[in-house]
Amino acid sequence: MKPNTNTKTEITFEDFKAEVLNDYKTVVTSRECSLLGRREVLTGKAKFGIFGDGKEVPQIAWAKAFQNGDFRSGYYRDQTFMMAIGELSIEQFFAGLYANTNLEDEPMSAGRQMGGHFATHSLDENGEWKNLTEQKNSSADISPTAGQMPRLLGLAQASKIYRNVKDIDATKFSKEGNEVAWGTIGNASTSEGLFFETINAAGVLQVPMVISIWDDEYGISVHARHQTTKENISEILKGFQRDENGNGYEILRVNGWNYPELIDTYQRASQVARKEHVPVMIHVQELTQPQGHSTSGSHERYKDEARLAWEAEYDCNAQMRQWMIANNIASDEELKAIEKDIKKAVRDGKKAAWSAFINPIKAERDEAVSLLDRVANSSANGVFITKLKNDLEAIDEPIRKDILSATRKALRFVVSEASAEKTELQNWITTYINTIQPKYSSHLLSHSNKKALNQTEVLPTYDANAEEVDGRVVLRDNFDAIFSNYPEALIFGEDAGHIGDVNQGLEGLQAKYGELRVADTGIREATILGSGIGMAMRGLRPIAEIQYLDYILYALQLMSDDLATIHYRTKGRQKAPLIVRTRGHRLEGIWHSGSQMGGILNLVRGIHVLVPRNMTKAAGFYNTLLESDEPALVVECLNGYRLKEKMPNNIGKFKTPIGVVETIKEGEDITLVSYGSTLRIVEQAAKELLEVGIHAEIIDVQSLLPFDINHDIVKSIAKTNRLMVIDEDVSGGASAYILDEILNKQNAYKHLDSQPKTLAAKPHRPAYGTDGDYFSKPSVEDVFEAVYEVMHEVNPTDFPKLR
Ligand SMILES: Cc1ncc(C[n+]2csc(CCOP(=O)(O)OP(=O)(O)O)c2C)c(N)n1
Ligand SMILES: [Mg+2]
Repeated sequence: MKPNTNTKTEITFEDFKAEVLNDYKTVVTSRECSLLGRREVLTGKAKFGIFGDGKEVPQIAWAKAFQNGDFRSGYYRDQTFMMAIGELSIEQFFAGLYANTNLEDEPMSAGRQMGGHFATHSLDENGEWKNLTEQKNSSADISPTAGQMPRLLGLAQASKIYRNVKDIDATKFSKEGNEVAWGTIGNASTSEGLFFETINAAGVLQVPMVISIWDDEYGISVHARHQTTKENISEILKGFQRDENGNGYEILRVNGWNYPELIDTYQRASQVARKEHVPVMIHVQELTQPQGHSTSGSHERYKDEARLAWEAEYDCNAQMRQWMIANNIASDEELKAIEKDIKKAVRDGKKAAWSAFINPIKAERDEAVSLLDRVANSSANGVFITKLKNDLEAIDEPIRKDILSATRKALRFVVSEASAEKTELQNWITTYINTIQPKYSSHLLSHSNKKALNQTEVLPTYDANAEEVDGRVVLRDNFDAIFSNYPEALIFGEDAGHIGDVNQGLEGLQAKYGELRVADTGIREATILGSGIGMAMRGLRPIAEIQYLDYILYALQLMSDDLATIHYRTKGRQKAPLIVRTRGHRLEGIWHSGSQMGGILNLVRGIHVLVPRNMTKAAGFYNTLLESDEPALVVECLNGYRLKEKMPNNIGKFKTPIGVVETIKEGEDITLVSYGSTLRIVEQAAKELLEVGIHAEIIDVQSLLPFDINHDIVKSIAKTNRLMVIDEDVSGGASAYILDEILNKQNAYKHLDSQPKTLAAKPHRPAYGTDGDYFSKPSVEDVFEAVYEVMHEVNPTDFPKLR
């Protein structure tokens, strides 16, 4: 017999077989998790389930092309991918379903997000960057469909910056910009504006982004004919294909059940994006939903029998199985044995996850039961407390709400008694809440050494003969210092590049720092914001410029859903220290008045909201923020760029503290609280009030979120005993927020001798023109009269009624 000289090929085929078998194990494991996951919801162990069944095989092909340093920005169907890259175990899958609050058990979000929302850890337990080039990365998912798209753009753009901008320390973030950002989106969600905006922007920017569209013809119950023109997203996007007429996309189509073709397609996509920095779109067609959309309903309601039969036949796992048998990779019997083993492994993993979830809670419950027992024995109301105890003890699968509800109710039965057991119960409840509450509420803001509140003030200093310049010059020179001090800092927005922004705060800086660091963008606020999020998640320090505050509403959804929640929703394992720069306040006209602060404040908890009254203060905020690692919105005063300010001699170094108010005029009669451009109105009114003998104290809030962390405003009110909040927003907006902070958090009501007042704008949007402004927002006369009225009530003799 001739010796086999062709061992290489044989080994390669064996390797190939092993790899395919391994892939098959992953898809079957994923499917079993989906099937069992659905049952866990239907039997009440979990609240809601949305799974990746029917999308398994393409994700295997994707995972093979995904390299260390790459990033994912996707949606809830991607569990198979996460398993294939080794970032989701069976136990972790179920821990997510149960909302296990322990980050070690549930690394995606520590139970804060529904299952199906995936993330990896970019930060260590101290909030410091890990080396992202040595791991596979997934940015944390959000639920609003297509909300993952703008962030995806930024994740891809970061590679372009790292490849082309020198001097950035990229050690932890990039190897010559070779990382690809991979996105996924459902076919129906491509109907969203965010999808189209992102697709266009990535085509313009030519960034290494690969977007996979998982096409199962449905979006919950709604068929493609109601979603997509021609029912075919890649068909209608054909014009984006790159060709001899210009740059664009590589658009690829593949059927989601065709394992070998999927592998080829993803390898090709990876190459094109990674090497050439050309965006790629992969339309993955003919996918299915074996269990329907989610646990909320069954798809038999809206799919006919023919469709259901087709889905059964073209189920990607079933097709892969047939292909393996047809190609002699495994026999039916071998596969059955594998499937049986996997069923058991998934069942075991589920049980282990359930124990890890429920046992600590049961231990907490047992502790509460034994305490309630002791309290009952020592109380005249023992019989009622015993009932609470018995009910708690009888719950098979208790949750923490059951435990606290029983113990807190029990405390009411002993409120008039004095016993060691009562004290013990009081202390136990307090300690329990203090221990458990952070599981649900921690990490809204940074926990690292760089957190914004750790930054201390550095005052601007001046030469004796300091020059008076337009405010925008202070800003411009400060941005110059920033770009020179921080190679990783960059700014981009509409008109931010070539002309140096509409108010010349970036004048000449593009010529100095290049088109990538001081960049013009299209008119696309949502993706300007998303670009910033993605780049900040990869270690850059982006400043996203939204031209006017009025147009931030286009970006506000993402500020609220994505940026504000990143740190919270990963329990501190991802961050995006993005600075959003905009200008607003006190202009004229329905869409040029920049007043909607209340709406913003209520939507972006998790982002600092800073409202500097002049450009020196604004520059100081930027300097503080670049030393910190938290996201912020800075609203510059649109009518302040041409006002004169003294030029500091420590440009780039002075820092405006965050959360600290400033008293800009002292007085004894009333405390006037305001911010931004309205302060100039208030200052003028205060001067005129002085002429009639009313001494107003004026406080500039400066930082709306966080608000007056030192509680300085209440100190002023303790002196004046009167308060008025003046705001150009509608009533119930920022002024209501400010009043709540002062009255409820600072307990200022104790010091008040007059009704606390707010003076805000009319409920309609501000009308155009100077008179439009005068009759829409508080004027100097309005402030004068409102304050005078308060003083008239106090002292009608000295301040007789004005009108
Ligand atoms: C902005 C937004 N609107 C509506 C929903 C509710 N919703 C969740 S999934 C979904 C359908 C998505 O369909 P598709 O994009 O095709 O993804 P599939 O579930 O089919 O994989 C809808 C309407 C949502 N999460 N976000
Ligand atoms: Mg769909």
